[in-house]
Amino acid sequence: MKIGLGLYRQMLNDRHYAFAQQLGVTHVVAHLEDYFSANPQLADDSDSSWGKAQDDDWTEDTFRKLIDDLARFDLKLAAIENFAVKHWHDVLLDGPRRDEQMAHLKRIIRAAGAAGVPCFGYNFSAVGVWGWTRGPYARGGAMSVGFDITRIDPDEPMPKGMAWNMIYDDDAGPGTEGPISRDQIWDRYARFLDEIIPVAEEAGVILAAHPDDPPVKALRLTAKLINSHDAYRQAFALNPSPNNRAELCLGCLQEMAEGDIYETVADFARCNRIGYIHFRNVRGQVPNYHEVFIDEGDIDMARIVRILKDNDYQGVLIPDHTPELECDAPWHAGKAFAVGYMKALVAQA
Ligand SMILES: [Mn+2]
Repeated sequence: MKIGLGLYRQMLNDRHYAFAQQLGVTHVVAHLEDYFSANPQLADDSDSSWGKAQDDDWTEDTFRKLIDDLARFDLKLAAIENFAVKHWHDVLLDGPRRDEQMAHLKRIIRAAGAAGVPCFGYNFSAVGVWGWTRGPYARGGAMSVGFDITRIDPDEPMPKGMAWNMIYDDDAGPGTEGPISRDQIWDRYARFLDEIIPVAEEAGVILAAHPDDPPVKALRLTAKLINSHDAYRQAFALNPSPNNRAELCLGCLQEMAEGDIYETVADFARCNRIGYIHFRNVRGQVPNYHEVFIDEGDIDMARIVRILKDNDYQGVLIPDHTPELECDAPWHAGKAFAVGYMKALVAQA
């Protein structure tokens, strides 16, 4: 079992690679989507050599550069996490550019394989991560996020030009996207897997599916896909290829209204269905939960690590969202706390 760190695009620079190396992690999961241009309040660092997203920067050359940059800090690339919304909004929404975008996704996966990227994480969700509220939900009033369905309008429609909680077309005009039924989203997902998994197999890349966050039935009139333990199993049943795996988010798994997280983690590890793991904790379940520090939630994290070890899980764990510690570098402090805790758990297992 190995421990890694997830880095956003704006953090793909020597300073953060040194930070990861100093924490003692061996792997990095890199985000190339430019979330912060759409959400500048989230950016705490803008000195990335990657800068703003370019149309053609998901190529074999750029993947190789990333791997080489990490190697200078004795770090390995564990995965790239998420496609950019511009790559696949019409795959999610079944829009007119769907086939063209699928062809581009396949080029990206082939380029990733050629460069030596072992795994690609994605979240097949039309609405994306939406509906949470920020608040002092973690220990000592640390700012975190939570979900309380009574505090939002779950049926607020998604504006036209939006998918995955990001605007992909500023000029989309008035109107809304959806609705999308459960059958429709599963049909779109099955088509996506049918087309992309053979390419991933050929390229030697594992595709790893993140569950829906929050894992409710539907939001913004669009049905959710992987919103239960059974739905996760169903996703693997759709395509039994060993390249079809989970970006296993322990937080989302625990938030799901039914299912035993320890059984599911044991099953997935035993069947080699785990691409990599988002290691985070949570208190409560849908329709009302809070994301909390790794050592104060409902999941017995030590038990999870023992289960993974017992089932010979050889992959990577990364901390996921962390509450913001009260200091000048809340992101870094939160990750450092989580990684230290994870290292101790793995050493003791
Ligand atoms: Mn996650």
